[in-house]
Amino acid sequence: MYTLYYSPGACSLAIHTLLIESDQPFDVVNKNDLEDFSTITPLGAVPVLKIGNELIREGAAQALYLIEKHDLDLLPKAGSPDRAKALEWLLFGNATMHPAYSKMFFSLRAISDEASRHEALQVAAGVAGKLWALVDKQLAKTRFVTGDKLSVADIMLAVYANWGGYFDVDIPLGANVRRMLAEVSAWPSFAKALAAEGVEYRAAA
Ligand SMILES: N[C@@H](CCC(=O)N[C@@H](CS)C(=O)NCC(=O)O)C(=O)O
Repeated sequence: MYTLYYSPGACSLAIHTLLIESDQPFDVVNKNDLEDFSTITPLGAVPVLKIGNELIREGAAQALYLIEKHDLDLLPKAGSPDRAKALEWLLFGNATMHPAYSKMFFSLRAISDEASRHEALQVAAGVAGKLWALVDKQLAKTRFVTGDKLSVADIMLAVYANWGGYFDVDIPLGANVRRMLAEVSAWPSFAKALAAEGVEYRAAA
């Protein structure tokens, strides 16, 4: 039995999707419903996945664990060069694209002067836009970032893309990116996770 600590639409949505896909029993706890989330994690960040008595705190670790444990068809064969490429995309999402958005959320929270906040958001949006251009270039060649098959990297990227709506700056997404986002957001496990969290998917429009 798993327990996922999440926040609606946050990066925990990718783990929620994988739990649904794994067809295993799990509970979800919205961190906003807890009096003191710091008792679960001193970092204060979702996702946290409880596996038995163990709390696992990094989304990429949780994703890789669930894929391996339940043999989910969301990464190429272990040990293959295709797997290395897919892991590169997974970490591009988790460790490069996600932080670009984290800077924007930080700017929203930390900069009270409106003009300075807007300036910081524009700079960060420019960085995110350049990263999405790389994704678009790949998707001009392949249906999903790692080839013809959906992978966990596409799921993570689709989660981050939907955060653009939080900011009053433009983060351009290319036509190939939007095509991939439309496919991922309609994928049954992703759509079920969105519905369970009460989140509307707008990034593919
Ligand atoms: N490296 C962490 C990042 C987690 C993270 O930044 N989570 C965000 C939501 S997407 C969060 O909970 N932020 C709230 C906070 O840091 O206070 C992971 O990939 O799991």
